[in-house]
Amino acid sequence: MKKVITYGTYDLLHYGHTRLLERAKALGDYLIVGVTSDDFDKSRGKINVQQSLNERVAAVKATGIPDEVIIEEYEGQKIDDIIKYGVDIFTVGSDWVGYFDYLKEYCDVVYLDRTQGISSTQLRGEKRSLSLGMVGGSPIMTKLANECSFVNGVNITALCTDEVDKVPGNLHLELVTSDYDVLLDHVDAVYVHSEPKLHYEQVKKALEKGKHVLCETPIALVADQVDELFELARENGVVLMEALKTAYSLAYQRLLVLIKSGRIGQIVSVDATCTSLRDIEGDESTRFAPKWNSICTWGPTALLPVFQFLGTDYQEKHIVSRMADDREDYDLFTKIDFIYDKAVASIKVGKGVKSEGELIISGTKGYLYVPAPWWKTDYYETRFENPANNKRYFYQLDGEGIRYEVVAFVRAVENGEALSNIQPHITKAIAGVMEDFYNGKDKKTIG
Ligand code: C2G
Repeated sequence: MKKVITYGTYDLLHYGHTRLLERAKALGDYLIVGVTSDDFDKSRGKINVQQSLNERVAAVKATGIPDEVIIEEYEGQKIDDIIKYGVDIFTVGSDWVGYFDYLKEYCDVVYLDRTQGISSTQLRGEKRSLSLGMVGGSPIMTKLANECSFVNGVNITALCTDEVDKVPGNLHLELVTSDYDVLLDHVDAVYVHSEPKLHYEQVKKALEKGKHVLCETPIALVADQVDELFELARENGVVLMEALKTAYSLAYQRLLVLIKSGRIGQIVSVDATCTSLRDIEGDESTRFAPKWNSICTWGPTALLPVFQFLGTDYQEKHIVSRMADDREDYDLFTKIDFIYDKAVASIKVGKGVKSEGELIISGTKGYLYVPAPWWKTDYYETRFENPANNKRYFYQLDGEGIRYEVVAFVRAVENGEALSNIQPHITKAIAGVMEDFYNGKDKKTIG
């Protein structure tokens, strides 16, 4: 039996793909198709694939042409597959001529003529790009603009800031304004990164005008306002998403499912620390504008693993804040302890105090340790009584998660459904902690 193998992304499966699969099949008796898990288009430097891996696999299977469909997950896998499956012929379209000649050492390599006049890129290009306006004046804007350049289907076109004269020229914007209404009229969606106490009103206004919103966490400082905003988004048929980049980092997503799978047993304690110093130019923390105190800058990030692992139904909490000497409402450092039915949690956040920014999740079988800075990590470990069972996990981290957050937002807008990694009840619980902090509930201040 002659075995043939071919690989591809198969995004928005079209006639060019099926013609190639048919001809590949005709080269032998048994066709294996490798669908690549990568959603990065190397030639265009963009995260570019519109469909998820599952959708692409399903579409390839639905053609009825392949005898077997596999997933291509790593570089060099083609060689492994050819040996493993005893492949006789590797084939791919003529756009790859010469590129796979190195496989001739293992099997025959055949380049088939590419079908003219159709491509995934062309199909994707038929969709209109989302015009995104940024709100707020902090240096995150340059970072966001840079990250958006990796994402297909979104263009940053406008900025609303009080400091119009400080906007870097290299942003290439169509509009820079200090008038929020003018900005809203110009764009399809906004990324809100103003000072936290303005978020609620700005988000509300954007949603009322039918604009999609990606808002830097916390999206409100009062829990009920979160419900109101999500409801408003639903009524107006637009997307509201909380921007919290850690939730989109690959390592964090993987540790979330690892822990939910019971690898370290039942969770008994979550300890998360996030700190940075105050007013440092070039601080890699994205939120160092002076109006962002410790609880707003770092609280949501530190609360994320607490609420995602233990839920939002805690019995008690205690907030202790060391206030700044020079500014009211500015906590230099805040520690919050939570008591749950069968677990406890503790977060420490500081902007103006430095500590070890680690995340430790303790369970009945072992613990998970994420070294500093855990909120943008590419690495973590599970540790057990017997060190021989310890395991290290490494992941790719591109753009601290921001890029993938923007991808999730653009896809949510395109698909008309929320695809956020942060569920609305978690967003609400985060806002609830902010509310209690500002109302002094369950709270002591020192200093
Ligand atoms: N193809 C074709 N005619 C087109 C478009 C694509 O014959 N008009 C072929 C490609 O040459 C490829 C297959 O269909 O053999 C899948 O195309 P893509 O989904 O664009 O995949 P590609 O990124 O080319 O993947 O490492 C090799 C890659 O996995 C090939």
